[in-house]
Amino acid sequence: MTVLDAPAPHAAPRAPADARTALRLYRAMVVGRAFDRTATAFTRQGRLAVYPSSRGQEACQTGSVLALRPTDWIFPTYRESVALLTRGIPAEDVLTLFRGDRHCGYDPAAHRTAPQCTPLATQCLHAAGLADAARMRGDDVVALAYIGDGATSEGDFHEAVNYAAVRRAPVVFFVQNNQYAISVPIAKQTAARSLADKAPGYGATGVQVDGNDALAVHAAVTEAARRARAGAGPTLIEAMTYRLEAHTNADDDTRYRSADEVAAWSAKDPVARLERTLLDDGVLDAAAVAETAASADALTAALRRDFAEPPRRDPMEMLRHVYHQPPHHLREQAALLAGAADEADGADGDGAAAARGGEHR
Ligand SMILES: Cc1ncc(C[n+]2csc(CCOP(=O)(O)OP(=O)(O)O)c2C)c(N)n1
Repeated sequence: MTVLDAPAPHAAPRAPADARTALRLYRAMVVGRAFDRTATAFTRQGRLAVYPSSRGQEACQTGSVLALRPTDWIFPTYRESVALLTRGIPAEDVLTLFRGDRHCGYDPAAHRTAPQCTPLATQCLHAAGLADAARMRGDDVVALAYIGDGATSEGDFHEAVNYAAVRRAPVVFFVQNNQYAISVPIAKQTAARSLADKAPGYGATGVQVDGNDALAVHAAVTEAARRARAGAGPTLIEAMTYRLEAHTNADDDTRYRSADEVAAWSAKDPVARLERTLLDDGVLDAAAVAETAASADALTAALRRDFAEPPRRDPMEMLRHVYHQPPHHLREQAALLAGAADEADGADGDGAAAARGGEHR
């Protein structure tokens, strides 16, 4: 599949593209891009430890979320900030995980959004399990799991697709093929013609879509969700896209890919492309473009203001609520931590008491 760099007939399922959906997609992409830029700036200011940018993948993330119902579940990875934002999770909460604060930053049940997954592919099993449980209970719920191209080499991915296909579980496995797993290019990841080709081997439906075309992604996920609800089982969607930034702010992408390659993909920018399409179609005008840019600026200005220093946490928290009876090595770690805390604030005994186990419920 070729990713187009200009509006042209779509190879993938053609958009339903009612104007309202198209405008929602456009707005979510512009806001997502601005959010991403701000989060990247936070890493340079030392306000965020790490951030995996979504720049270039906005069509995949907004197109998929907006094709689902709010009652459907999503299972994101660390790269899905724009998807989370599109789901309605407050911008500040989306970044909680990346500044190393506790928990995932939002209530998964309230947003029907699992915590962002860092171990590769485990979220596929969670999605398959939830979807199958929903099917057995007769709940009208579809689960969508995001996964990267590299993570399709993990056993959990294959187990999840196989299980979901056997059980006819209502799951969409949404692969963002952004061409690299950190420095490993897709050609070293698989010898298959495409990742979508893996689906038929499991009895699942495989679809490849231009992942830089938000309307095509929206159409593909709408159709996959419809099939899932109708009892036709899982769909594996391979969205062809490109990560325009490095893997995270800790990665130097110039060591494994050329500036020419990045420039070629920049010319296929999904945000600019949807804007051009909608301007050409008369769905969007200059005033609406300016108004959307202003609301994106307002969101990032509020984020810069509200994203204060992380709250100070009691380091003991990381050892609490893990085991009813903490094993010896955790008790030893707790004692070390307590000793360090006592030394740091000159206290006598508080930390040591915690280490003896009273705090380890
Ligand atoms: C089980 C597991 N193995 C290794 C890693 C280390 N790791 C983190 S990200 C990454 C590459 C993932 O690439 P891909 O699945 O293509 O997703 P992308 O980051 O490109 O979105 C690796 C190997 C991990 N997080 N989990």
